[in-house]
Amino acid sequence: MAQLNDWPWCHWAAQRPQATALIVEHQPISWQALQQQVERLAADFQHQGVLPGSGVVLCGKNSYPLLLAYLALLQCGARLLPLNPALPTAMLTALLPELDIVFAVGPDELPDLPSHIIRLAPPTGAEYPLQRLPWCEQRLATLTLTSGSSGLPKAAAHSYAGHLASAEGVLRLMDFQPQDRWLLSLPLFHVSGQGIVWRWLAVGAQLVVREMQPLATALAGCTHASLVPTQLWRLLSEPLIEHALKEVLLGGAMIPVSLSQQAEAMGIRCWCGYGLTELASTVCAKRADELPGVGLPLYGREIRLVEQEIWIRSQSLALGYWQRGALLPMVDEQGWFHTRDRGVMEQGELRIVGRLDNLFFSGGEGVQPEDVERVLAAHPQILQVFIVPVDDSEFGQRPVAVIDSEGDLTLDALLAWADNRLANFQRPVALFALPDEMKTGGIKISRRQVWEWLAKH
Ligand code: 4YB
Repeated sequence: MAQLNDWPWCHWAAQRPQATALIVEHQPISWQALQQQVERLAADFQHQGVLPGSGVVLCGKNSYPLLLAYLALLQCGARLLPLNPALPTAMLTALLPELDIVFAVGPDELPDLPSHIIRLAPPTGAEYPLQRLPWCEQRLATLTLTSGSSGLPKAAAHSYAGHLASAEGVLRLMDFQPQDRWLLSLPLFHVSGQGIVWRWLAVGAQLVVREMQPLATALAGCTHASLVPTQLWRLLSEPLIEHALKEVLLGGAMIPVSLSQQAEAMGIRCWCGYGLTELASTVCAKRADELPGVGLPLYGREIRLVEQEIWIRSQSLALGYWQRGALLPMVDEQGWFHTRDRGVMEQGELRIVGRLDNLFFSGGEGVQPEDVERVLAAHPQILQVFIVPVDDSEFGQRPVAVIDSEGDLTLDALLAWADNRLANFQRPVALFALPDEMKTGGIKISRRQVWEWLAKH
């Protein structure tokens, strides 16, 4: 990994001006051209009033203009909040005033935002002089929203140093060289997408920004991708004829062994990762094998299990949660971040059991939904499954399954298939199909949303 003493795009433009930095659809863009475009846009934002420390929302789906705006706002020294355009207005109205947001920008139509937020205009073509801000690793760079299970999301504030520490840990494990191409396969408003960007910037490799549907087409010529398990399932369910894919980083949710093994059998090296927003993406990872865990902590990270709760200490940890002009601490006195994830060390590696907050009781027995989901996810027709508690006068709560599946699947058929793999109290008492409207938006379906939808039925 290079030692950076300048904005990464300026560093690579000085080192290798003509080398390809990006591929947009099929068009290569050099580091020199990228630097020029970023700086021109940064000067335009400055002209519209963006100052170092200004809170700016960047809203939109992945695209080259979105990426350019991400880099340009960083170069302005803005406190940048990449935002999922699908978030509900009510949430934005409650959240954005807490986060001291002054400006909003996005290549597409912006959602309804509180009226005091100033929309930055698209560049007019006029050129303005750039006020050069020195690169400083410790500067607060981004706010990334957590996908908390209850209440409003929190905004994890990362410095460049945090993003680069995250990149370094992954790059000491995976082989990612300057001539390699990593597809921007996850949204920039999520740490998994930003993780891709910072690994690209750290190595001076190539980033591929493309229309993502279908994924098999988007992957043309790409050597690397980060995927959540459902993306890889869908990819493998269709013929993937010629591909250049060498390595895939998986994460975000439980990774079935059968999934990574299927991909490995096609010659794709799979890395099973465990990451969190607060940690700027990956914390633990390993090359996929026959075990269901996520390996050991990457370089620069430490983990501890305290009553099965995973605690993490890391260079990549956010500086705090941003709220009303302050950074709220997220660690205990010894610097440990308590994740609320339940884990165990098994056969020399960390295995993620589930979220502590998801545990519920049915007839006095503890049901960890993820345990049941792991069993059911192995059913050949199931792409994704959620186990959600529903109130029950006799048992307190009972498990209900909500599934995304290929073809019809009845509860009886599923239970017969899972016969001796589930305890009685783990067996779902009803089965629902996951509604299509939940399959869009973020990278993960929120369990809470599934629960709310179910409560209405
Ligand atoms: C897991 C889990 C796992 C997370 N098993 N539960 O660059 C990467 O590391 C990457 C690559 C591909 C796809 C995703 C990623 C990520 O960054 C994922 C980071 C993430 O999901 N952050 S999050 O804040 O949205 O959610 C964190 C939670 O997700 C954790 O607290 C866990 O509960 C869960 N999770 N990896 C089981 N391998």
